[in-house]
Amino acid sequence: MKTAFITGITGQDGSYLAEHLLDLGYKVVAMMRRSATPDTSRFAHIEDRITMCHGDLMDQSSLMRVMDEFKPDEVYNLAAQSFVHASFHEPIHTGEVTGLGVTRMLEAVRLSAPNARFYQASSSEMFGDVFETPQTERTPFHPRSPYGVAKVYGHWATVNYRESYDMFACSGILFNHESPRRGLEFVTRKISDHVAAIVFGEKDQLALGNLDARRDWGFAGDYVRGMHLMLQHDTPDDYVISTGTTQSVREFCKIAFERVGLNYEDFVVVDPKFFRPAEVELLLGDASKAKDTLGWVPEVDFQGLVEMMVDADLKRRMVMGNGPTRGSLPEGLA
Ligand code: NAP
Ligand code: G4F
Repeated sequence: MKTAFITGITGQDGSYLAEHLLDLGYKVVAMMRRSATPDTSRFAHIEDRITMCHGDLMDQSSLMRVMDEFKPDEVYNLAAQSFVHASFHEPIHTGEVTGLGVTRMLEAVRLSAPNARFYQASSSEMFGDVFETPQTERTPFHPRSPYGVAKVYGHWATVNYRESYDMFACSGILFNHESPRRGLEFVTRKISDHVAAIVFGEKDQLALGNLDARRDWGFAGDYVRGMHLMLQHDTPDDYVISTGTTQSVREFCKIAFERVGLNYEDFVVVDPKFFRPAEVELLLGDASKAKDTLGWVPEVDFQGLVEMMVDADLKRRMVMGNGPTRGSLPEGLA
């Protein structure tokens, strides 16, 4: 039985990846950092099948210790300060965790589990002020936030360890991926949760920033399959994972509100506090390399993703016994 080691288990991707690897028959070891209020809700349904350990990307010794103890076959480094907006307020912390944290993980693997295959969670945010559209593995980077800058560092650290030490290290350049488990601070989940709150009379409006920003949004459950496939290939490499379609925040709102029979224009207001000092206006990925080399294809399309997220936030409220006060519930939920 192969052992996979995951950092970032409490996050969105960690929970989907752990599920996927357990389904494939892996022993899954997952690392959590110490917290005064630990939250295991995203993976509570599989927690008893996971071996948990403690460690922090800020603490080199903790990473060495867990690599030494578990000697995993595969390491998935998903942990990061991953919220772009927050990275403008905490640029040093973001650089420490999201950037230098990658080198700490690579060092721990190199010194304590040198045969492990390594996956780094890189990001389409690295393309930033895009040089070309669509973006591929060969598109130059121009990050637009401390988060994007830190991810560029992590990407090149991964490439450098592959070239310097012959490590099986892959960088997955993943475009935005969402799900009902997405953090409430990210725009897609903020929208789906507010739509449900508006239907149930808890809120009357949704305040957003830049409605014209465009993203290539996919489903997290599809994207974790790509991470695993990268580490099964004969040779380590870097891959874009994306849907090849792009939509605006406004289009996301339109479909989300339509799902409950409402018009987004009646509820969405623009609040400048949600604008960023520098914005990534357009992302659109070309995942041809992952499709041709790994056989990876996404299964959930944009409309399906929006509806999945809105329905999940509606259901969560229905379970609590509340009734809708506005709009209409989608067929199947009513
Ligand atoms: P997420 O939900 O924000 O999860 C981030 C995880 O990192 C959490 O488990 C968090 O733990 C952990 N973490 C933060 N600081 C840590 C530290 N110092 N030591 C150990 N763990 C720490 O992110 P996600 O959406 O699942 O994304 C997973 C990874 O993919 C991230 O690296 C992200 O930057 C990258 N990525 C995401 C997307 C996307 O669209 N989702 C796209 C491209 C790349 P706590 O619960 O303790 O905070
Ligand atoms: O949902 P977002 O915060 O995601 P963003 O900045 O694209 O970053 C996410 O995807 C990256 C991959 O490209 C990951 F690496 C990263 O970790 C994270 O998962 O914002 C999406 C867009 C932005 O253009 C933002 O300005 O939505 C715009 N937006 C408009 N109003 C808003 C809001 N974003 C948020 N979070 N909140 C708003 O009210």
